Amino acid sequence: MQFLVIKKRSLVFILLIFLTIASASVWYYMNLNTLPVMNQPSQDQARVIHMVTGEFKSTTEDGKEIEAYRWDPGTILINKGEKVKLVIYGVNGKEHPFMIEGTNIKGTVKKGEETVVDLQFDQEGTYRLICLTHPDKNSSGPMIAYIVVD
Ligand SMILES: [Cu+2]
Repeated sequence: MQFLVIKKRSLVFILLIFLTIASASVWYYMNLNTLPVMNQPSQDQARVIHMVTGEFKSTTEDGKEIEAYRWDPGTILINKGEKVKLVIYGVNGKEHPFMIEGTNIKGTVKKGEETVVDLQFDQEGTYRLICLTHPDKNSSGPMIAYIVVD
């Protein structure tokens, strides 16, 4: 008959391994709950914000087609001095020439293409991104997004 002989030394060793695994698991589990809420890229790297051009379209009861173009999201928040790459993808509408009020930034978003706008504001405030084709209700807008710098 054979006996399983466990020496005292190996018992201590097994206990040590068990404790190591247990504490590593606890440490891992605790760190799962401390994940950052938002990506915080380093100072010199621009944060990327994606935006699309969208369209609301519908037909009224008397058969009239109505529509409105939008930037989506319609509001973005940026820290003062923060570098941001605003990437606007043209989904609805053939093209949207735009300007950002209070800056000399202008450009055009075309269907199926990405337009990249580098942003960095030194002054707090709300800057309007205005589509020049659809600036108000009468021109199938208002296609205006608000860039809030705080
Ligand atoms: Cu537009």
